[in-house]
Amino acid sequence: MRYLWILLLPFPFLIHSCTEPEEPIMPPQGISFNTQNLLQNGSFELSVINSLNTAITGDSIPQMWNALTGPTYETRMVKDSALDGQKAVSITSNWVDPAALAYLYQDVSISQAGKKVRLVAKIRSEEVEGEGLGLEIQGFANGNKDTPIYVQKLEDTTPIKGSRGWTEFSLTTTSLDPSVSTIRIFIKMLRSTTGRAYFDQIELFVEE
Ligand SMILES: [Ca+2]
Repeated sequence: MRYLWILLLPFPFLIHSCTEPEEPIMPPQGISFNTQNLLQNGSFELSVINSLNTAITGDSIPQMWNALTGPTYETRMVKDSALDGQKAVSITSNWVDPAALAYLYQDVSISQAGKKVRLVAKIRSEEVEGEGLGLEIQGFANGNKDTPIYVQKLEDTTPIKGSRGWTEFSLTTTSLDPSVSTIRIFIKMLRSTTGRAYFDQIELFVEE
């Protein structure tokens, strides 16, 4: 009888994990990051007229960002749903399409060798189902921008799904190889996903 509490112990944890919403990943303990955001136009406030970019729907595109959008997904700038400032970016999908994928990405040169970097993004989701949303960090060495020598994806451990208000998500690398000279960061709607996502206030910090 005195061992009965051992049998009961797991149940409060099971109930907790089933009823509580998924918690965002907290900043790593014991690592100090510089507070300077290495990304440019991380809040999407700077935009230009959309004349040629077919990956982004609408009359404006965010400066400094590149985009790829599959045919059944829609990426656009929005002015009525920003968290920071006036503008944000949304990606929408109404169809389950295994071939579709949509993302924005930006390259950053880093001069600090062998450090960790941390990507932080604010994301709002509406009925996101399927593979969900993701963040990714790639590292390229010695000026090469074709084949990353480092890849880390948030969705490998924590895909973002469901409906929730603006929430901070982050992804932290291990110590990068000293040869890494370019970081490429991605904010993504993955394949076979439906729903709508908003992205704003994207930041990249390097370990001090
Ligand atoms: Ca903004």
